[in-house]
Amino acid sequence: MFHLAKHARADGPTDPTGTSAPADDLDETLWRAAAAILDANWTGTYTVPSRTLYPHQWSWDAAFISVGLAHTAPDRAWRDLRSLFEAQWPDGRVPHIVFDPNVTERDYFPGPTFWGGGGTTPYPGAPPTGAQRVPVRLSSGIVQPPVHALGAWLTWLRAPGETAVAELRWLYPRLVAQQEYLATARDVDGAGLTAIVHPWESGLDNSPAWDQALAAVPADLAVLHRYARRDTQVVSSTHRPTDEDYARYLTIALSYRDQGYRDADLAGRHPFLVECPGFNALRGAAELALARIAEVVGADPAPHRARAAAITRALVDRLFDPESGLFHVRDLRTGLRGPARCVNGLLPLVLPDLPQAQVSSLVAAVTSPRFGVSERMPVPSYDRLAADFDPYRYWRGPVWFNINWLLWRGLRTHGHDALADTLRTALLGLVRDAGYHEYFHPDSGAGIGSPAFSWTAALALDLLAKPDDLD
Ligand code: 9WN
Repeated sequence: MFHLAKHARADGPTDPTGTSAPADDLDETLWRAAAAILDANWTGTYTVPSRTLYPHQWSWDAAFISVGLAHTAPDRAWRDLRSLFEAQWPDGRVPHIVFDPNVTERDYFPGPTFWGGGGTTPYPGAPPTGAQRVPVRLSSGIVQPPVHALGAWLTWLRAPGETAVAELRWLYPRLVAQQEYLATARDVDGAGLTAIVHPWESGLDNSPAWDQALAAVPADLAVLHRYARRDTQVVSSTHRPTDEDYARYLTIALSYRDQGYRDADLAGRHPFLVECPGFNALRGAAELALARIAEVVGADPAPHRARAAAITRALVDRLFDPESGLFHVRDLRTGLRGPARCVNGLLPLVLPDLPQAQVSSLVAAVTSPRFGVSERMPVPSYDRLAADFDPYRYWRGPVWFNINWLLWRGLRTHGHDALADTLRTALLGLVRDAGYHEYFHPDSGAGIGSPAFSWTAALALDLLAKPDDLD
């Protein structure tokens, strides 16, 4: 067991000259570099994913970041989660971006004006934030995968104590409300799975998983021209979504926004409704984390376990394809499962009660030529054998650290420790050679995107610490 107490600091930046000392010299260097990135990206109340590309707070980033901060600065981990949940909407949704009022609209698009439709409220019906300022932060109106209960649980495990219990008490009802929103308002087909209303809700924004459903959305370039796309001004356009896809993203977001972010009758009116295996697997994992949190705060864990089991069953019934041996997305507008083999189709491995047949099938996929993990390379975001596998373009080939960290946990959960170790070696090798980048070339391992990306640094800290708990 790694000795967490040596690393945990009460608050403030990590002391680069401190005595925290991971196992060997090389790891020490990596550890300090990761902690320094989290320090540099800390705003005082939360951590930005990247100073240059993502200058606000992002939802699932905050959860992954908390797992790393739990090792170096647990008070900041709790502050980060609190900061995000302070922007939770009354219906329980946790917005995918919470905006920093001091960052200009020019620094990130789509910003608060886009999501607010030019209005000044963080959610429909909120009190105005004009002259009589109400201390609420503006946000987007869509969500991201609910990894926060897991982040909170792991933060407690890595740095337990009275403060941690108090934070869990504050978070628990909010995490429950988040799950409740996803389980009710977003269960569009009534089959027990959450539907996402935008590819960005998956966190795997530009994945080929969405291509089939997106093809039905008009690529109206006039929509694109009404706004100034910023991503392609700061990152090569060969890495980012095409203009056609970006126009579709805006069209879908505008449809949801212009109907007041309402979820009633989505089936009849919204252009994009998809069940994602990754999103739903993480929702199941969140219920299991909530069961553990419930035990700490004196609530009943049983309903959380029952919900997790129901999610696993629905995933297997609705999204597993015995022919490909993977989980696939389902387009609720057509009822069809998408054909693309994407890394979100491996994520149900995080569920401990996944039946053995599916576990074996996913483990076979992890080691197959399509996703082939080795000591040199983790799992790519898309099937290497697909004709449109693209080593540079966002979520269409490159390696992402957060997904691989989840797979590392999933492999250990199912007793595949040797394979999990191989994956860990590959992940640490990547950051040792290339630095804490946003994502990595799936052949050369070269770093791409932001060079100082928070979740890469945070989850590397967790891999370095190699905690032996998997609860
Ligand atoms: C849109 C912040 C986010 C991540 C997502 C990743 C990317 C945003 C973007 O960056 O998405 O939300 O502008 O491309 O795809 O997973 O949360 O790091």
